Amino acid sequence: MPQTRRTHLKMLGASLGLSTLPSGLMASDDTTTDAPKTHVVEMLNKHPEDSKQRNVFVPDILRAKPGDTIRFVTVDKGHNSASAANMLPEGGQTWDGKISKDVEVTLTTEGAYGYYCTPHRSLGMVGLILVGDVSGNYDAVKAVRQRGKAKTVYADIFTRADALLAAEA
Ligand SMILES: [Cu+2]
Repeated sequence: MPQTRRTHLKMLGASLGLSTLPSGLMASDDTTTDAPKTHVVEMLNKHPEDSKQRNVFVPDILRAKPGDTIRFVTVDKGHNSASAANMLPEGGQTWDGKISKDVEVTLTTEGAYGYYCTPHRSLGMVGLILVGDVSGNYDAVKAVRQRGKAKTVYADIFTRADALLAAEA
C-alpha cells in the first residue's frame, strides 16, 4: 500500500516524540503516560482548511499539561509568536520569538496563556494555550480587551475553549 502523506507525517511525528502533528493533524491524547510532550503550532499565511483565514496559528487552541513544550514552527515566513503580557497566569512563562524563526517554550505554570504574532496581532493572528488547571486565570484572560480583528478571533477562540473545558468537567 502506498504511504500517504498523512501516514508519513504520523510516523515522522512519532519518531520526533511529537503529540501534535503538522497541518493540524492531532494525535489522540495519550493518557497512559505523564511524560512531557512537545506540541507543534504552525505559523501560516492561510488556514489549511479555509484559505479565507489569513495569518493564523494552527491549532489556535492548545490543551497541554504542566511541563509540556510548545514549539511554534515557521511554515510561512513573516510571523512570530510572543506571549501576551496581560494574558498569563501569575509566575507564568513568557516568550518572544523572532520574525520567521521557530521558538519553543516549556510551560510549567498552570493556567491560560494568550499569545500573538507581532506584525499580525491586530489582524487577528492570536492564540490560546490551556495548561493544566486553568481556573486561576481563565476568566481574567477571557475578559482582556482586544483590539482590531483580535477581538472577533478571540471571541471565537473562547467560545471553543469554553466548550472544550465544559467537556472535560
Ligand atoms: Cu503573523
